[in-house]
Amino acid sequence: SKRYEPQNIEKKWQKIWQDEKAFAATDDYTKPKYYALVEFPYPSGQGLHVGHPRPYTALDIVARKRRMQGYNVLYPMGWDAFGLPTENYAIKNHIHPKIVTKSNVHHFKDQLQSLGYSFDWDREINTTDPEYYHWTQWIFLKLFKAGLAYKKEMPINWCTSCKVGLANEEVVNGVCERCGSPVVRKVKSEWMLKITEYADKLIDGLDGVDYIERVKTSQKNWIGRSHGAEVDFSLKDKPEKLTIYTTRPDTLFGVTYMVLSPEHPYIDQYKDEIKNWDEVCAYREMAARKSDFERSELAKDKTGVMIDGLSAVNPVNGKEIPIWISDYVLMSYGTGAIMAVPAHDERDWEFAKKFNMPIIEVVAGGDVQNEVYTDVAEGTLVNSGFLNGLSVAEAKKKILEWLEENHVGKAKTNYKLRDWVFSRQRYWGEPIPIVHCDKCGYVPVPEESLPLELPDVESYMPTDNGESPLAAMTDWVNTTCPCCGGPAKRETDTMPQWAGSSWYYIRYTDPKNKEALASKEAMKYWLPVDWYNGGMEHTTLHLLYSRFWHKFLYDQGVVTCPEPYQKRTSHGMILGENGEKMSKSRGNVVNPDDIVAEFGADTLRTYEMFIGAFDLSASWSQEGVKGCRRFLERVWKLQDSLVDGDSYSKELESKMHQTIKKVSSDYESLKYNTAIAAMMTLVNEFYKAGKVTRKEFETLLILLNPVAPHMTEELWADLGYEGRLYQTAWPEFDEEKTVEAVAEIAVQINGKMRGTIKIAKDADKETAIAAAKEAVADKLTGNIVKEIYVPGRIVNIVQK
Ligand code: ANZ
Ligand code: ZN
Repeated sequence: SKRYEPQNIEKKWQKIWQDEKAFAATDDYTKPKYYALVEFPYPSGQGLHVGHPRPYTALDIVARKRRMQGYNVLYPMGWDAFGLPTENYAIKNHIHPKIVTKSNVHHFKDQLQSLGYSFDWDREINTTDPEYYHWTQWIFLKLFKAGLAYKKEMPINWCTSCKVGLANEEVVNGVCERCGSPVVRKVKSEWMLKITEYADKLIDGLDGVDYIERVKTSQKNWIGRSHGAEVDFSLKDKPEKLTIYTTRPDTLFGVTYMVLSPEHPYIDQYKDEIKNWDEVCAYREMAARKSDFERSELAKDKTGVMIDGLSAVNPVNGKEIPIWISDYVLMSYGTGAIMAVPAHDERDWEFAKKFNMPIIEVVAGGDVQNEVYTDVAEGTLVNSGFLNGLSVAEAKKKILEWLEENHVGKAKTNYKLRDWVFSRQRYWGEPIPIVHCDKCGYVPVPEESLPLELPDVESYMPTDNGESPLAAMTDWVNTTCPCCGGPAKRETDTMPQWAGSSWYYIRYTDPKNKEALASKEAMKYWLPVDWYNGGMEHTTLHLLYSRFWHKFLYDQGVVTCPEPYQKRTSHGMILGENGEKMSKSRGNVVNPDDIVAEFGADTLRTYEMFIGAFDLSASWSQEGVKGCRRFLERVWKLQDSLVDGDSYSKELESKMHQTIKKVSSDYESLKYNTAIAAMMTLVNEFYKAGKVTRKEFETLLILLNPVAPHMTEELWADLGYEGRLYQTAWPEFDEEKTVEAVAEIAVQINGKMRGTIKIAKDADKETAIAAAKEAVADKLTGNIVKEIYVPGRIVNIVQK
């Protein structure tokens, strides 16, 4: 046979598929549909890295298999192309970001196409295309009109190097998620989106979708819904109350001190009465220099200052309690003040130990003077007056009733989730379609005049005072008010990169629509996405943001299903050979182009699927790549062992059915590596048998096609078929035939193992005993008194 030369066949098939529009999703809405989605890339200047093909190949396998199963499949691709790196590159090299984006996209697309993905390229989208961001702006206006976009003066996370405000989610361990520079606080007036209004829907909606568990958990933790109570303590000799938030109102009798956040307004308000004002001020300044992240770290040493001159009174027993300030209490959560119960709260316990505060046990079962006791599900209330003897759950209920009756508190649900800071003071983003008029306030740009295009500017440099480069374009900024016709100014902030990706899966359903973000019919047919795979790092940002937008669009009657993605999975990272993250500085970066050039795209695809369990990170191995190439070579050379036969051979029949079964189900459950291993085993069996029937070979080619589409398509054509492999039906298996027909069973004499025989699983007793007797003939020396046969398992002959 001819040699396996992927460099020749891969380009050829890519061209054929393109010409035949092999993978175009059709708009025939009568067919069963399947929408498979991977996160579209940011077209960076570095090009594709070997991390990209892992999820792309995985869902390409699913998409190809679904087509062979008769589905109308949508597997689209596009570009999430707004964003800082492009803008920073443009600034440095004095090239317009539009041009940078264009060439990056071009390069990325070439690379993706060289891997043979079955993307429907006719539906390619680009978030920086005005035809696309027309609808991003349209959704923003909808949010604005619904009262979910508002402007707010607030301290924002300011990246000192990118010179841009960041959302909380973009600050990781106190530094900018993108560039690693320190983040400081700066007060700015920002556009905000009220994602908090959707907190409950975002949690509750998780019950109806099939997301891997760790994605659900981390979204829930991020939203951080907690059920508790607000309780009013009175301030001694003062008219005001001090309201705190607690999830454990049942522990009210165990409160031994109160803590205010250093930013709590009462501190300034009672300035004149605080005797140790200097000490309090010094502490406040120190706290201001720390990020919320540093402040809430559990392990950190507790610090604080007692406020001399203010104290609180516990509403349940009238006891006077000292008030402290400490940075472990954040102003941004609850009421910015807490009641401290050191016996049953870890941070309070550490604080109490350090500052010698009393510890009062109110739930029995621990040894609270020596160790905090938080695991109280089984405990009973003690030292708690009218709550004594109750379980924690009962006590919570009773104290809530008591608080409400006495008008000193009420049930309250809190969330960790904060509203989404939506402004960026940068150039390369969607302009926010709002005009500010002194008379009319913030006025939306009329929908008919969208898209509001990003104007060309001279300099993309952000200004040091934190304003967007657009602010310098007075011609553009000065406009007339759509409402009163008077002079007005355009908003100069742009949207964050998360905007375009919050609804892109909708656009793919009808990417060229000029009248709407997509037609109702297209959305109704294609949505929700059936399977969406993406990085774990996008769980609390992109995934949550897009669910929020979708739920909003659902409430507006724009989309007809409540969730955008029916199923969500996540892949692990690909690390360097040394087990470390791939990076230029470590010199361990593998370029997918090099692998394709040397071994072929099919080898790269096979290797990335074989590299290890899909959801775990895996280290690159060049030896592993070679091993996968050898496997494909062995498949290729099976042509030489081909024999006629439009059925499976007797010996391999059950193996064939088993392999179809295993590969089919492994492809559905992220077990690509074991699917490939099963095909490797099958190929070994063919070599052992010294032959492969035509039918067996065909089945192997179909099963392997989603992983190695080019070589299998070539081999298929070599078999002399007119039709393409990608148009062939997925093979069926027969459950009964997956069971091995022949069994090896033990032959015993008087209960002792004396030999084995191979017979049909369902052989009758007569046949089995005869075969057994023959196998152990030389050991049958006595009088046979009994013959026992357990089909498929054992023959026992008893002799005297
Ligand atoms: C008394 C108490 C007793 C508490 C106990 C816990 C255990 P989650 O579940 O995260 O909502 N807390 C309230 N506001 C805070 C703030 N601004 N900064 C830091 N801590 C704050 O946690 C709620 C609990 O965290 C509250 O319940 C409060 O401590 C603390 F055995 O009140 B608890
Ligand atoms: Zn006006």
